[in-house]
Amino acid sequence: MIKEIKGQVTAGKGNYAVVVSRFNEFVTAKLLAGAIDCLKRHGASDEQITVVWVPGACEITIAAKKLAQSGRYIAVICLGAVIRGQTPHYDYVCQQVARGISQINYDCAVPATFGVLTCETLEQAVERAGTKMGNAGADAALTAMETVNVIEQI
Ligand code: INI
Repeated sequence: MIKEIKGQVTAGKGNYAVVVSRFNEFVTAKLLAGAIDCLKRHGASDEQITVVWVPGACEITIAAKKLAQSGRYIAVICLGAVIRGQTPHYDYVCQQVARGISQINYDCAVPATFGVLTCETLEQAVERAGTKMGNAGADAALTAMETVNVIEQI
């Protein structure tokens, strides 16, 4: 018989850390609200949620890694908004944050989910922060809960 493992999307009993960057806070505050709302709708209490603000997307990794290594959290939800400007700076910021977060998933025993928007325009970012394309913060929270649940069963 085939054994199949599927994750439930419930918060469970552990603690969740949310790292959110202040750069483009107009957008990231909406991602944070979406993530918190999603965790709470799936059973998390305020006491299970810790929010850590960092200056920009490049600083998400260092905070997320420390949280992941602390042993106090079952998942780290990473939120940010990188929006293209006039220079290649955007590409370096995107690369750094994507690589950093994926490294945490390789190195640490807890999942770090990628709720970092990488957009060409502010309009695209707003669309993904609680308007017509959903809320990437809520998606990252859902993914965190499901991944925690899958890992617990393996
Ligand atoms: N940080 C962001 O979170 N989003 C951006 O769009 C962004 N841009 O485009 O510059 C950005 N830059 C700051 C960066 O994350 C660092 O905070 C900074 O380079 C200092 O390390």
